[in-house]
Amino acid sequence: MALNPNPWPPRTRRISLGDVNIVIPTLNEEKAIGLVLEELFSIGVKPEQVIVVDGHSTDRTREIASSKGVRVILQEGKGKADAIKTVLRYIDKPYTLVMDGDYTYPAYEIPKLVEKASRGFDEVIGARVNGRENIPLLNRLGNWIITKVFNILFGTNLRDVCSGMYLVNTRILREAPIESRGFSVEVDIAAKVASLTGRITEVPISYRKRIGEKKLRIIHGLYIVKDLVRLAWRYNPASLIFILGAVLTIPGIVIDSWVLLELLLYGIKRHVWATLGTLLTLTGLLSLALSIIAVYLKRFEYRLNQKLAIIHDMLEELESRLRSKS
Ligand SMILES: Nc1nc2c(ncn2[C@@H]2O[C@H](COP(=O)(O)OP(=O)(O)OP(=O)(O)O)[C@@H](O)[C@H]2O)c(=O)[nH]1
Ligand SMILES: [Mg+2]
Repeated sequence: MALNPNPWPPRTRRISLGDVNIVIPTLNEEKAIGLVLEELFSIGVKPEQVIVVDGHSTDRTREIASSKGVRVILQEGKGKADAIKTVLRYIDKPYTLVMDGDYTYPAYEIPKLVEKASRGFDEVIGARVNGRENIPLLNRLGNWIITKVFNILFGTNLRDVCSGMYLVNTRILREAPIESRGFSVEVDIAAKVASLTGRITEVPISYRKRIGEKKLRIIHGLYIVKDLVRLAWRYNPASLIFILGAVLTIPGIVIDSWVLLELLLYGIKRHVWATLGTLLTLTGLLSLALSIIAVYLKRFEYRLNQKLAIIHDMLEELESRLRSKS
């Protein structure tokens, strides 16, 4: 059973680099931020498109970024997720590209993401395929586990949901609040897109060795897994109810079969076990039935969102026609 079916093909829409805000969260990245910005300018990004959202760095990060002519804002709250929440108010382009400020994600990969988004996707993740050796081994393992769990819970087929470079439709980004904290922001946004429209994909990109000191710790990986389950409950409960159903039904059937076999072969009656087995089986089957209803509701939500997106695009077109006439 497909837990996250999207019956609608993506709608194409021409997007150029000029339609994109580049958002760079930074925390003490003085060694890298200058290089990151210079590289962005070299591919044709204009300084006014770039927003550096800083987490109160104690080094020269903000000073260096300001000297390059980009917008620099101080984040509210703490952590990377709060930084993205803060920057939402400043975004003025229809698409938002988020990338780290540590020079790991090459700017020359951005056009690939923009081109893919033109084919109607609401999120395009830059999957770190080349240069994987530059991701620390423990992070690689953590990313792999998180991506697998994400794929099971949200019915996607992603390779690198934790990538720090992704392009998102700004409207969808604003649609539901980001509730996760810190480094869970990537899975939070991906969960939102996967469940609201299902139009999420990846393009392979290269990844370089980090300049400067890393901020991600092992404990953050555990927080991300916890957030994943919470997000699945919020956005795609069908998957969790389905897993619960399967987990309860299997031991239920095993216990019932054993009780029945003992009764038929030896005439032994095991009332307590029989009740327990029946309870587990019935609860499990009920959960499975509920998950099927939840899948249909999800499909209905997709259709509704698709229709809303069409109305939104029509209104935008009408507005721009009216503006050009007046
Ligand atoms: N605004 C803001 N940015 C942060 C914060 N923590 C980290 N960042 C930035 O977010 C980006 C990602 O952080 P990294 O330390 O590179 O973490 P990562 O990319 O997940 O992991 P590695 O690069 O492999 O260590 C970097 O540009 C950091 O400077 C924060 O609390 N606030
Ligand atoms: Mg990084």
